Amino acid sequence: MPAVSLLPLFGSPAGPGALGGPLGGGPLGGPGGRKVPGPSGAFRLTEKFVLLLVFSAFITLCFGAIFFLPDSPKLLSGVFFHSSTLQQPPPPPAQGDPRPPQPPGAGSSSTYGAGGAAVVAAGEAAENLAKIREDHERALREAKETLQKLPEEIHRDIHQDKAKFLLQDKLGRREAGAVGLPDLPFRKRIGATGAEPADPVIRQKREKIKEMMKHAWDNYKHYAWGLNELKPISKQGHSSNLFGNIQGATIVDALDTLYIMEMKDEFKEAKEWVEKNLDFNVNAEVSVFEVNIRFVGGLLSAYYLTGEEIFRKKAVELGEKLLPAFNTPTGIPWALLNIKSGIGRNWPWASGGSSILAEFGTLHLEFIHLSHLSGNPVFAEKVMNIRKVLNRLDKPEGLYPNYLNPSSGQWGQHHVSIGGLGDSFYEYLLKAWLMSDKTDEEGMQMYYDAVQSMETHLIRKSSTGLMYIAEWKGGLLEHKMGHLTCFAGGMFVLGADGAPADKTGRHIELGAEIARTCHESYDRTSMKLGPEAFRFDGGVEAIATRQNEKYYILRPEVIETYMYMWRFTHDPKYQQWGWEAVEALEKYCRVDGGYSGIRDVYSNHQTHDDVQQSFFLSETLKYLYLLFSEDDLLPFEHWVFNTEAHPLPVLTREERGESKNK
Ligand code: DMJ
Repeated sequence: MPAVSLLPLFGSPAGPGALGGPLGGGPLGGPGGRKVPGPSGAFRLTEKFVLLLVFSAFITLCFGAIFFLPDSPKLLSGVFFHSSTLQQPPPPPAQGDPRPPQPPGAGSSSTYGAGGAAVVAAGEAAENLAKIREDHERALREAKETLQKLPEEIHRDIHQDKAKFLLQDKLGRREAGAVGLPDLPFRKRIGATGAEPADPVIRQKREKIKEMMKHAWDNYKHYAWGLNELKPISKQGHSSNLFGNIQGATIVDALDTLYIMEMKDEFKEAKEWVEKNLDFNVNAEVSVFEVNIRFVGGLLSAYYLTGEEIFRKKAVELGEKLLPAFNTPTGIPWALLNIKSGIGRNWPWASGGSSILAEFGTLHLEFIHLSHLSGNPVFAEKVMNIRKVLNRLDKPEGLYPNYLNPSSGQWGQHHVSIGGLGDSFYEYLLKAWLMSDKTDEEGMQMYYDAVQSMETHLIRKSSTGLMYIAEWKGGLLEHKMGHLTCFAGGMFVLGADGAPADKTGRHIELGAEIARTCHESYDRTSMKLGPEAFRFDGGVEAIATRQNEKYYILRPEVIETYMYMWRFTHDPKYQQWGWEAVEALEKYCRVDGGYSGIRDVYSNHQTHDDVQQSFFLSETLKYLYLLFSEDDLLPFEHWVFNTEAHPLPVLTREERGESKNK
């Protein structure tokens, strides 16, 4: 490489003549260049030329040395010590190449025979020289490209390379985001499909629920296909800023419901959409929690139900996109993340820049499965670290405040709720234990301790004996219960089995009491659908008193609790209550274009909010369907539902052992 060709690389934009010093003057200095005096005055042109040649040769030598040196041993060993070259291990596999590195002496070296070594050595030396030249040229090309980049680009590249390296380091053998996932033989799980209900009346009711799913799906498909949700009144797509511009929330959220309802054509078209259109390479600021429970959860369930690799691949790809959310001083993730830039932040309304308990505490189940399916422990490490941070903190009265600052690691406002902002954190403690085949004893202990504190500080009875779970604000109780809090009935009964022996009955009782109260909250409205929040003060019980708490947005929590209570008790009242909800949904929420939420459940005339939430398909209709199915469909010994009702299999000890050895 002639030295002169290096000048544009390192010279200033003014060109070679701008170098100054001995080369700066005269004709090379450009017009008007300053003359440089030599020992006996100015240099002559020929002297300048000789000097230039000497300087160029010197530069060449320097750069040659820099780029040649690392490869020199290869050259030497190729020429003089060919036998040791034959013992050199082949280069490590390229990034993304899942093949394990070969042992020294294996592979290409075995193609060289013992005879004719000198010929081989000469050929090798030539090969090595060619390789050195190639490396040298590549290094120069890269140096040139680097110099042409803006400082921000260089900074970003370094950052990306670092992140890639770190992840690759964890993966051991594959590049972050690469298509290759470790081989994982698919295990067909018990209960992915179930038998027809024996009772013809129940069968008919179940059919009706399937028809509701078809109505919701067909309209979404017709008016909003590929968009996140449907506006069933205006018959167009609805976009929520929870998903940024990731698309297809309803499709991904509905996959497993379509599957268990055996809606085969619909499942097929949903799967095709995922294959062709589900794209996470978008510039989108998303809610980490919502994307996790709906998209990651939906994809994981679809994989575990069907064994279709596309779902595993997409789930892991999305999980990797969410990882930068954990880049905070404590590892407590941000609520919002731009999945392109990796920049995170918290909701502006959250106390003192805090992250939200129900959000960062509701990643555990999915992230454990992501590690299992990818062979990459990083996902599990992230959620186990959340536990560690929480366990280091003092809890007021044994309760977990809803706000935690991800920078200081300190609680924000001391507000506690088993409904919005807190709810699924508690759910995931219990389910982490169940999903681990009851080996995650830390999760179990945290759950039962938390329920103990709820009993002491939050759970109360109204004057007529309705049990409710109040909210706690710095030591003061607000006697209000949210629709969201109604999920707790199901959680209590699900946890009854593992509770200390003398408490089993108490946990079932808690479940049954909460189910009864939540049913009352439905029954005391005109539409027999529950309000967003209801109160136990000012002379009312289980009734919303504020206008802005009277809406119903197709939420599942009350039906979810009926379903759990039914499975554990087989008391027919839970099916009966579930059926009341079906009738109310049909009467007030069903419209030509799908299903809509209601603005005031106490009114005699329904006003629609014009949104068919994706959780109506993933949760409300799925729980209703399960309430009228036999217990062999998604049995609880083998499946745990994430908070969006996506079933995830229990990971047995053996399975986890297998994945560790991979
Ligand atoms: C769902 O997205 C999940 O159940 C979440 O945990 C809470 N709220 C909605 C449904 O109401």
